[in-house]
Amino acid sequence: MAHRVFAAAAALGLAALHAPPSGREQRTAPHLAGTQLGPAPSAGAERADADPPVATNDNRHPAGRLAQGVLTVRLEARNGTWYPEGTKGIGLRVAAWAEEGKPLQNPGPLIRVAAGTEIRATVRNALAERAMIVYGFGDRRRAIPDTFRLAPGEVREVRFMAPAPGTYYYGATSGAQPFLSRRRDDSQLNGAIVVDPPGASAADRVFLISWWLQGDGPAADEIAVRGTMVVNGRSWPHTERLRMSVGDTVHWRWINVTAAPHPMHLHGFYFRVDAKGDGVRDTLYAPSERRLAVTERLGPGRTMALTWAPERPGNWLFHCHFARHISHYVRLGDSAPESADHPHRASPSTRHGQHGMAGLVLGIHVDPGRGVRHVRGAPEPRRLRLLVRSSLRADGEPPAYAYALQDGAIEPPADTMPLPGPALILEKNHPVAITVVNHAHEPTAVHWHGIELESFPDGVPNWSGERRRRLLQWAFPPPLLRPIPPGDSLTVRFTPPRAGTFMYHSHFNELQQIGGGLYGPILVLEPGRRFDPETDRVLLLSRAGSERTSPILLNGRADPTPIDLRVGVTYRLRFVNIFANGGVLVALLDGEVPARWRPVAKDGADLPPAQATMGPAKFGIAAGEIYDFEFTPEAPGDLALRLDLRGTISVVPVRVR
Ligand SMILES: [Cu+2]
Repeated sequence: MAHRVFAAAAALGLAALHAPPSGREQRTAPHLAGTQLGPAPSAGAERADADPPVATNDNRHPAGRLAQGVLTVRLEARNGTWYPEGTKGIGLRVAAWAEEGKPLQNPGPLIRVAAGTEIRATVRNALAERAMIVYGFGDRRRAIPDTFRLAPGEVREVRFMAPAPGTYYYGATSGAQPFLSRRRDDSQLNGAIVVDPPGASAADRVFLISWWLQGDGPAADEIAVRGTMVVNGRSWPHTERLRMSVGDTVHWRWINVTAAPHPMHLHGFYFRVDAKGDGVRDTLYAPSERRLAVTERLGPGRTMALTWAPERPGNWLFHCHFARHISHYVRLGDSAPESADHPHRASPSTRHGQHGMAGLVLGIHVDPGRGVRHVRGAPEPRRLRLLVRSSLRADGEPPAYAYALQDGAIEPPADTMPLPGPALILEKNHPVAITVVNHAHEPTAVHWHGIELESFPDGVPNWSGERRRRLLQWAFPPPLLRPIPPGDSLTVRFTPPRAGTFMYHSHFNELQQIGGGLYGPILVLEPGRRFDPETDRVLLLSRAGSERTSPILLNGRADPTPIDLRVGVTYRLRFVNIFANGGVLVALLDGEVPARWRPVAKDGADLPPAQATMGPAKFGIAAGEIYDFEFTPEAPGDLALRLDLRGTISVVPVRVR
């Protein structure tokens, strides 16, 4: 029912939803209380169109005026109506930043200077009814000495020297919540501060992740999340479409001002992690410390800088790998979650499981560039047949799903529902043609996570493919990948160019299909190398369902069998995390202390030698991440593999004989 309120508001283009300022708080707060897990709130459905709109800020144009080594910028915070799903979508009444006399922006005006520049800012609280605590205007930013309180109407001038080169941010709160726990009307009071090395060009892009949440549960608990999550003020599919060409070099800065981490995943290509920061300090990695990744966890309040180069044309994505953060739970205008093509959704928990993404997703169009040719005339592809299955369960339970691999002409028995999906053992530089046969009750699509491939087989329905500009395009549009309907199949072809550990998983209705079992590991081996299941161990972490209470599964089991190892043998442990939501701390313990092992790869890419050094056997792994380690047990005894999911501990015995 609440959805209809949303829909009506959206249809009218009215700004409908907000947690209003204190003057009206008494009246609307009771409606908002307790909506933590409920449907979209119907509270506060009143016109807010008296407030000026908040413009989207793509962080390309620095604010203020630079003269003689001094940047002068005049900022104020005012109320406005923000449209995270485009101006035809729902408006949220929020406080936002503006340069004085200019339109409101989300994120706030970009402060961008060269190192050594003095910043003189005036900050005005024009919220009228509320005091603000302002952060970030000083060389220690979020630290206490650089925060100050502004009474309604108050103005303060601050002066500070730009800190070391890097990515930082400013912001404000107007309620009792700590900065990172803001969730409603003050949640968009954010802006980027970028300090360039002297003489450097500013040819990069700056992206800020923020959110607006309903409910009052702990904001870091992703299960409680409903609302909107945005990149530079917009939620998918209303986020900016990035355009680039094959061969371009792309520099990105990312800022996360939410209380949750976001493991950010790039399709099709690796990026290099150049810097990580916490808003106060930014650490620029030396060349030997940089790593390649396809997924990098951006923690609460953290920043990162990435570099990558698109090598193949087509449509690609950069998105959070928490299924919840790209689901309908972070769509405000979710007015029609049920549709004719999903007749089997039965339970409340799955009713809204439509495939359309929302939230933390950026779309990237790569145009063909200066003639990167792909090798043709490669060997005959190896053919695989991957069956997608589902079984509907008792009322109230989401369906179970599975991938089954067909070997030869005969399909595996219908009750073969392996969890996880079978390991696909591929050979580097050898083409593979995988026919995905959809025997499930609903459409699906498969993403080959970490594999460097063409856009079309990458697996994002209605997105993957190459929208080339060409003659008669209006009549013969180039194909985009479509979801595979039930009873249909699709053959995807790729040639893995790199040996390592990867995974495959659904990219359709992810919360339900990944939560239900549609995932499996991919091992790409060097040519001529044979897979040895004795020394090559996949440790795939997942969960049964995506809910908070579901246990950690190791290779599909909540009660994993002990791991048996032999003294003196070198094992390759391939950790894959395909939690639909969440992350886990992993430790291989010898008594109370971690054993020693050697990290060798991240996300399928070998680590540079300087990073592949012996160290304590413990690490954190977020959804969508993959880590390989080499481990050689030196003495017989009993070790333990400890998996810690936010305090819920599983211990798997490791027996060395
Ligand atoms: Cu996320």
